[in-house]
Amino acid sequence: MKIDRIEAIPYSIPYARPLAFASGCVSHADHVLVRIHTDDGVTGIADLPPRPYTYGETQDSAISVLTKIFAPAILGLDPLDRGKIHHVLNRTVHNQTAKGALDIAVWDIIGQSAGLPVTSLLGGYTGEMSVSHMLGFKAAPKLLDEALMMRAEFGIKTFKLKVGRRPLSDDVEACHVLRDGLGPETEIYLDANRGWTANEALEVLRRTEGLGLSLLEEPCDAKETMGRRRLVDRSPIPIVGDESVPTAGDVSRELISGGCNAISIKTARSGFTDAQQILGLCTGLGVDVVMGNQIDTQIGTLATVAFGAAHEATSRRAGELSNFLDMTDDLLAEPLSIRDGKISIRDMPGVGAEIDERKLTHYRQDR
Ligand code: MUC
Ligand code: MG
Repeated sequence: MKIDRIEAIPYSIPYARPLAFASGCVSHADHVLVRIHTDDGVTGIADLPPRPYTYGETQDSAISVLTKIFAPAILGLDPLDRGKIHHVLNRTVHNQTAKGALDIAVWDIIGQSAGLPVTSLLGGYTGEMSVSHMLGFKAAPKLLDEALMMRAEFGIKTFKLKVGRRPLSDDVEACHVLRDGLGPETEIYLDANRGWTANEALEVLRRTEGLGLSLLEEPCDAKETMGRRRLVDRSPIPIVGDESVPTAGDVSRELISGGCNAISIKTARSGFTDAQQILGLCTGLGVDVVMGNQIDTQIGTLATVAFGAAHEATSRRAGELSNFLDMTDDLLAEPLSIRDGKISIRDMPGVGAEIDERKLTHYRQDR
């Protein structure tokens, strides 16, 4: 079996509820659908969500690197030879979501060829994942309304609150209002997307003491090494690395230098192969992981569920799997559903992302 052709299709789907956070705002899913075709007729599928403000990848740059650099280098290779494929891709640094999408599409081909779900090939630990919902920037009463609606309608009991605003009192108030309104049993954790300094993060931790917040993600830039180290040492809750740790090498650097002590794993920017390396590293070191969301569509979410449900450590906590609820539409032929706060794996060969071709025709931008 050989990789015969690679498609990189730009598409745009508007959000019904745009998500705003410290490093940007998403009002449209300006993504790329990646399809790898083999000479024996198998097609691997993955969604590529470029995040310009986070990693500097755009829809255009992702398509360019895929078609001009990665595709020529891996055409003709056997999808089973993932080691060779990664060796070639890793000659180029960065471009994380382009590499991640190719890796997921290759795994999809392997699963389909073997007639097995990729989640079983990866580990097959469980059949479902609990869902954590991400709350973007809003006034505190609106945040509570959204969280209560998500709990009532979908049974979601874990919330990640986007913080990193100035004045700090906006976020401090939001934490208090959510805890008061949701009660003690609901998990709440924070993600500042580098919006604060380490000292500001410490102040917020002081002013939210006693609220039972469980994690604080990327409070300030990980490159500010001394501040991050001081914060990790003083924080009563784990400091999670997210955009600072897309590869196993980044994870090692941040954990060893004391820049974080928990890790967000995102299949969109690490694929399944690097995500497994990261997971092995974290498991061996006794570091907690959370399955993160790159503001994914249903196709991307399905990949996260396939990976998260495959391992005990990634399914222990709720994964961030609900951003697609904010979109007006999606490309997945059979929509995902969240019931009792959980999403199930797809019991079919590959990753299981079948595309609605009519919708793709409607939303694609290269017509
Ligand atoms: C997150 O966890 O940070 C926002 C930006 C990004 O790259 O991912 C999202 C969610
Ligand atoms: Mg984050």
